[in-house]
Amino acid sequence: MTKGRVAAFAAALRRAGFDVVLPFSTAAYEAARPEGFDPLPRFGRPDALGVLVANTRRLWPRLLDALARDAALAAAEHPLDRYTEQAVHAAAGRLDPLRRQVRFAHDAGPRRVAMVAAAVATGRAARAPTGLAVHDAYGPWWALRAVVVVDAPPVPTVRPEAAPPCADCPAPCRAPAEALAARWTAAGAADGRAFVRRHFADLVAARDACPVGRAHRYTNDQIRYHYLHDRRLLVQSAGRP
Ligand code: B12
Ligand code: SF4
Repeated sequence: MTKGRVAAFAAALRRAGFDVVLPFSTAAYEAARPEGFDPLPRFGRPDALGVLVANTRRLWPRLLDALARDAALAAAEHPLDRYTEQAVHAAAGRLDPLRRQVRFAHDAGPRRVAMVAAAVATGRAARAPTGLAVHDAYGPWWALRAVVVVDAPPVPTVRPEAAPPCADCPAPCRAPAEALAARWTAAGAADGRAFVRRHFADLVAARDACPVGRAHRYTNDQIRYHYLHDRRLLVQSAGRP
């Protein structure tokens, strides 16, 4: 049964620290898909089951633990991306014998997925003025790691009783987001990563402006790693020399 297999897949991911696993319809993604991104596969179906794999701050201790145990992982150029690939592929075995395709958020090639659009398609998140996906419980404090498309019909999207985030909000994030967007435009065809390093504090402040999910804010080390991608910090946090 598809439902049982997806539940086993989600349970395996949770054990690895990917604690937000949400179904969506590939047709709903299609409606939100921005230009420049290819459609998701559908296995010849009019609509297929997509599963968004994401994490909150709970991933961090699991990642550090894995790095402490696995020297090859700690030596990888992008340890978090490598850890994600290993965990998602291992968990996807629980979907057997269903056919599936896995897409990672860090894949910049032709198979790249607009992850914010996938998050919106789950019905549990809104696209915020900051451009980020804001979850109804975790706010902006979650990261979107992968999408798995399964050769099965989509399950109905579960909508919580609460109104979607951003709907009735006075948007304290808007002013800092607009100030950053103006800087981004002024910077022209800037190197995105250099922009993030330069405006690190202001980008974090725009995220901090959101009242939703504040209890789920990342730790300062986790924030620094996500914005600055300094693998030395990650390896030191894991207690490696
Ligand atoms: C490219 C990219 C960037 C580029 C954007 C460059 C550009 N030309 O627009 C740069 C390097 C600047 C960037 C920065 C950040 N990103 Co980014 N990024 C992506 C990536 C790989 C693709 C996004 C994309 O092009 N979408 C298509 C366009 C059409 O989408 P969009 O909704 O119109 O706008 C996006 C960007 O244009 C950008 N953007 C929109 N307005 C503004 C304004 C400013 C000031 C900046 C800097 C960026 C920005 O933010 C949107 C989301 O990235 C995704 C992963 C993925 N595969 O989706 C992660 C992703 C969207 N980013 C993410 C994050 C967290 C960030 C940062 C907060 C921290 C970080 N890790 O660097 C910063 C700040 C972003 C912000 N809005 O505050 C997360 C969002 C999680 C969430 N909860 O929504 C994602 C999903 C990665 C992940 N693994 O979780 N990012
Ligand atoms: S501050 Fe309000 S509008 Fe901005 S992301 Fe949070 S809920 Fe959405």
